[in-house]
Amino acid sequence: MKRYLMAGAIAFVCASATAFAGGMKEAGGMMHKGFEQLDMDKSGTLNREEGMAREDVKEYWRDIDFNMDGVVDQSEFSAFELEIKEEADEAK
Ligand SMILES: [Ca+2]
Repeated sequence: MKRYLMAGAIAFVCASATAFAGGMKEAGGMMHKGFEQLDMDKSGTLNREEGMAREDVKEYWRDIDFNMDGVVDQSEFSAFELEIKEEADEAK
């Protein structure tokens, strides 16, 4: 049973990455800037300055930058998006 849950989580992350690639992301009725929009110089990572453009990213920067290399890559960003989505679902 757990295996199916894991597969679902992976599918969700992939779907999120696709949504970012599309440039638009809608979560809980709120429009957030996606990874592609925050990545102003198209480097494939967000530096701190780019992250500051979004309020929740700014607030949780230290948590989002999981490996603490000073930049947030797509997988770190997706993990953060998944976490805030789960928290929003739990709050319902
Ligand atoms: Ca990082």
